[in-house]
Amino acid sequence: MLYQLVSLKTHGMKNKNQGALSIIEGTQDAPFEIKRIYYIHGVKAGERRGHHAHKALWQLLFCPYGKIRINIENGTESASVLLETPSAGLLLGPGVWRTMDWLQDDSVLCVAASEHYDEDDYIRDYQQFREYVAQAACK
Ligand code: T46
Repeated sequence: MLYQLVSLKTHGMKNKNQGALSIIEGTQDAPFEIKRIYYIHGVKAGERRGHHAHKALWQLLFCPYGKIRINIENGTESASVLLETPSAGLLLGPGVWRTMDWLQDDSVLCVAASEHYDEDDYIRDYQQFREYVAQAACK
């Protein structure tokens, strides 16, 4: 699986000026127990972050404010997914190289993760990533 889109439960208020409330519950909307939440903020439009894959980590990405394009590939398939509504989640598993493009100033990227932070879980070199997924495909 390259990715999965998750529609987050959202409660709109009768008074539209009071906005809406979206929910992510571990083991339900995110198909794992959430051990960590982090968010990326203060990024200007035109910036790109990421350039890595994970060996074991599962993550649910969502954008509560702004517009961010997530570019992903797993060695055989690639896609770009636009996160521009707070009610959309993007589920990414292991073995997926990602970059994130900020399309609007100060867009916020929030991530619910299945594990605590572990730098050893990262593959940050693209050539190593290609070798890693090629080896995994042979198993
Ligand atoms: C991902 C994308 C969507 C920590 O110390 N703890 C943490 O939990 C995280 C996530 C990062 N860091 C440190 C590691 C680096 O020194 O924060 C610094 C910035 O991390 P990084 O350059 O990996 O940030 P991004 O935006 O490229 O990637 C992040 C996540 O690291 C990554 O898992 O999938 O967001």
